[in-house]
Amino acid sequence: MRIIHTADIHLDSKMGKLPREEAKRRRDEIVDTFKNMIDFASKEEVDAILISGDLFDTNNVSNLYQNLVKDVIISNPHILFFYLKGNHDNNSFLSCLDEIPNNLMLFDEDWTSYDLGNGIVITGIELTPDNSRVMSDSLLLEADKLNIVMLHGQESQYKSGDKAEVIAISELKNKGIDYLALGHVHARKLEALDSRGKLCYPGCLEGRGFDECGEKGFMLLDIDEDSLRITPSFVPFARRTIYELPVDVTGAKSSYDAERIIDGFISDSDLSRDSLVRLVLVGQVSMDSDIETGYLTTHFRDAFYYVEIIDNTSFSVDYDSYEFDESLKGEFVRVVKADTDLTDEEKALIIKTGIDLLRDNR
Ligand SMILES: [Mn+2]
Repeated sequence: MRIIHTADIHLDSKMGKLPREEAKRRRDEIVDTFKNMIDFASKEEVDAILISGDLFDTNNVSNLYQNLVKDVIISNPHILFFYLKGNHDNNSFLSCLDEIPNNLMLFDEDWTSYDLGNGIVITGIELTPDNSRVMSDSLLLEADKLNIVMLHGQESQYKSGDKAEVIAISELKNKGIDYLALGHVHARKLEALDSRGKLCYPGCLEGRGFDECGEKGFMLLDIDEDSLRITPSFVPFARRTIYELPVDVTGAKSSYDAERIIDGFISDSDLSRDSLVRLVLVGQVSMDSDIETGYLTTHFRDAFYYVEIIDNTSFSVDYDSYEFDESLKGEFVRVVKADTDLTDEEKALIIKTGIDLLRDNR
């Protein structure tokens, strides 16, 4: 038996960082990737898809996306969809359904178990401030089954506060869980839960911003029905990948120098042109360099689907060249250099700012 574990798809999320048209296209792409995942499931004879919360993102999900999700579930009756709502989901999707399709399995604020009949049991609960602290006490699993447990929330070692989203992992150890199918954390994580089970956040299906960089996709669980052993593997599946990469432009004296360094960086990298890329310029440049990220962003805008360039360089000050400089500039540099309360970085920034001002007032 094969099962897909996904979470945090966040359909119809705003993606406010992107320009309007690109944000809309990204939203369409994400729902498309979700549908492609179901096509994959159908072709690869996957029996069930676990959605561990945050399928949708907002309270007002567009009819288009709700209908696409509904239609794709209804037109794949051979796949069971286990949908456990997360903190970003509400009932808007479910209330748009005339009736709950036979292959859509839901959860509520008490533990619900679905016995798939071949020794495999899927159990889940939607967390609230009331049940999150006590839910582990009422979790009763049969030790001779293969137990998959679905939850949506932030893992934590121990119980803390009364926030619904916190899952005390220590309370879920030695309960007979074979695979804890989590959602909420957008970075992928697969590790041991206890001597028997594993816990996994699959991460989001597509990155939506520069805080969701790197390979994204879903988990594919291969289950051997004779031994009831489960083997999870990650399937990269995102339409586009988001990267934030440092580019060292040390020594660049001009935007043209920086441009050539970035050119070399891009041609040496194997980044797909479909990617969303943020290049962070780092290293030390001289005070009079004229590196301008606006120009560079325009220059490289066709290199990738989306590009932004951020200047994080620091300035190097050639103190020797000012040592005998009798101008106001030279005096200013020597005074700042001698100030023992400032760090080297602060000195460089003050000198850069001051010299720019003196130059403007020439
Ligand atoms: Mn969440």
